[in-house]
Amino acid sequence: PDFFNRYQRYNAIMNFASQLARENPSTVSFQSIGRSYEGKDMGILKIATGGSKPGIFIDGGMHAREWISPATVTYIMNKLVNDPKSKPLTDMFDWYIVPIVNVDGYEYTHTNDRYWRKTRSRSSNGCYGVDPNRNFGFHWAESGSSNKPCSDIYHGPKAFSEVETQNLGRTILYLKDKLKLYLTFHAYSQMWLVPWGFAKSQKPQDYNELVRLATVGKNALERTYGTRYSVGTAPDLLYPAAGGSDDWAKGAAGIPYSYCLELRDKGRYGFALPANQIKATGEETFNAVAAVAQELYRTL
Ligand code: 0X9
Ligand code: ZN
Repeated sequence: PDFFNRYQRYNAIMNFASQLARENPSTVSFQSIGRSYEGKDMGILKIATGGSKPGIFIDGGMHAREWISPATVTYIMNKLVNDPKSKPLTDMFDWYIVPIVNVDGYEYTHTNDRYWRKTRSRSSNGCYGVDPNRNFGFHWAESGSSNKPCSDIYHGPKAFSEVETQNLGRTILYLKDKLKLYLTFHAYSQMWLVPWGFAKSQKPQDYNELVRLATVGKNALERTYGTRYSVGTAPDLLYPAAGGSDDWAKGAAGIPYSYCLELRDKGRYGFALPANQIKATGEETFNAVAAVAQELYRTL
């Protein structure tokens, strides 16, 4: 009940998801997609009510310090499983949800350094961590990433050098033929980011359609509590950055709709968003995801 009144640790989130599965054994399962660098299981919740359906893949916690991301993803999985109003959504799609990708980094922000961003793998020069959102194998190591192991945007020694991005990438490739939508949750800035993120003035051929569906989500989100979002590419709204999971999901895995959401806020609290905003952020973001899923189903 007060689970969403505070930011939860890795173990609590995994236990929450595994309880959702235990309470709904015929439709919900919770499994590991592999272990992290430090050996923690990376959990995936699957909601599938039967029959062959198109799929939606959601992940959170790619960047360790962006705590509102795992909290929001966990909020969405709870709504999908426990709110009877979600039935149309689980009738239309199978849902695959990884609440924390960077499990080692996430725990490290609770125990050692609140503003840690990267994974926790050790580099040869003694620095720790690769930016997982610079480590995916599509235009890897191009703009907006660093070859310096101590940098916060270090792209790693090669694409998919990190076991966490390997585990996520392998899982998405295994599901790719059924996946229609990929959503990755970050913070902060209140932006609905559309591919491509890797370079300025490069747009996918279906860019207008990507923006159209994103705008359906943005409108549903804004309608909830008036939180303002902008829609556009990362290079246009923030900065170019290659090696992101969103670009890879579309460009390499071929998932037609791929978005990166930068959740609340716009910098007043930044990564230290107060926990009393988890529920409102979860609710508005769930409404956005629900509206996008519904509209996507209509156009399939
Ligand atoms: O820089 C990032 O990885 C994301 N912003 S964050 O503040 N959460 O670190 C934006 C990623 C947008 N997508 C791509 N550049 N592919
Ligand atoms: Zn991020």
